Amino acid sequence: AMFTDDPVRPENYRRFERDLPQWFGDAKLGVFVHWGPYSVPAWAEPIGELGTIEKEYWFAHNPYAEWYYNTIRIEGSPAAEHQREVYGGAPYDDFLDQWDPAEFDPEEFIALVKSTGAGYFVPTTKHHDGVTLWDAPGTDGRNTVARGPRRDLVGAFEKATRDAGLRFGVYYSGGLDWHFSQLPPITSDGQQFGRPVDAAYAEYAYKHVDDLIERYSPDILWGDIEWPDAGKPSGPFSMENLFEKFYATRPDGVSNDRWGETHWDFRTSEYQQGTAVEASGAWENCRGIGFSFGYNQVEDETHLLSGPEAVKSFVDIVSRGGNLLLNVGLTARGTVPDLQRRTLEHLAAWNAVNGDAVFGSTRLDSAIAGASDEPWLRWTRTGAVANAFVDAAGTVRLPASAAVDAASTRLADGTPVTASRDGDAIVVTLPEPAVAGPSLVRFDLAE
Ligand code: FUL
Repeated sequence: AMFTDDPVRPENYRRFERDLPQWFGDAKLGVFVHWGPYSVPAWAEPIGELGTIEKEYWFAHNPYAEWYYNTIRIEGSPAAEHQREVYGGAPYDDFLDQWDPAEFDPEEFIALVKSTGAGYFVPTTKHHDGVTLWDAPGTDGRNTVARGPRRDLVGAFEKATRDAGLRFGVYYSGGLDWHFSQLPPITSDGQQFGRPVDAAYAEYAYKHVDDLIERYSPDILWGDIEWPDAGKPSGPFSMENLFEKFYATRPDGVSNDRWGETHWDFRTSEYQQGTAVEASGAWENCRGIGFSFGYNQVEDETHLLSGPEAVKSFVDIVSRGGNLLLNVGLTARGTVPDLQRRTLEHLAAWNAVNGDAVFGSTRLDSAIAGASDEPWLRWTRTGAVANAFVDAAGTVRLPASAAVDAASTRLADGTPVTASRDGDAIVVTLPEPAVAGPSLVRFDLAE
């Protein structure tokens, strides 16, 4: 959940003791998509990254464009003003009908996803606005098959993802559904979120996730903001039952930690929030390329990660043992906005050169060599090789124990580089990198 603290598993929850499937830890990179009626107005205030903004200020100025339906209901918010001015205060659901993804080409899009080196892809199947991207049971026509796109978008994503040989995950907002229960807008974090807690909602959400498992057989269940209280901890509409079915369908499937205080295979952090989970175990950090998950047309390049910044963020996460789930906010037309495409293409180009030292790597024991920020230096390990990623030019000193063999210094493509040991460091002169971003230098590790 967004602002809740670390979930704790109560005693009465059923445990699914299992090892993390290898593929997830090896994948390192996933691509997320947030796409919905909110992609039509595509409007939010780009105030900054989650975890850096005062929570009191956050909701009325929410930088998450996918929260538009909530933000416009907060009286006096700039989004409410925008909605009045541009759309005459029209109802939110008009955006569902106006959503026309005429330029959406799932194969072309997933080819871009794959080019980044990502091993998995996760689209939103229902965000907090409650609109489902497939004809989910009980939605009474409020879905993308009956209205707007008139298409099973989850199915289109799933087919293209499988055809490309990538793993497929589903994001589902179990905790919040602003349509099913008409609750007041969320204005602060202190009110414990107005979440629907009734039995009818638990059954409704249960049937959705059950249907997602049955139809699309996902590799990842990516829940958000909890599971309906009436479906906890056990009983007919519990996550326990769904996990049972999920792992029977996908023995090597994985689940995130946002389904309530129950089972998870990996923990999550979001932008700069919840980073305490990164200390141990399997974890994934998610973020948009800018400050929003849903496409926000207000953002310009000052708000987005540049290609080299995205590379550094990715390498930093991998060096600390995590995965990055990097989000694309598609336009209502179904295209990737230019600035986001630029970042993804840069990440793809950098990974094409350096990815062997990232994908499938493990953390390097910091007793062998540790990270630093001056110069910016991160390490990974692949077998008996230590990989240093250095964002600097010219001659640099890389602190490294004697286990790191200076005589074996080479570039990504194996070209030897002259380097020498100087006490606790290796001194190396870096050539211009082929693709902007950190340079990769590799060393053999002594037994
Ligand atoms: C959060 C949501 O509230 C955001 O809108 C987004 O979906 C993010 C991945 O999770 O908790």
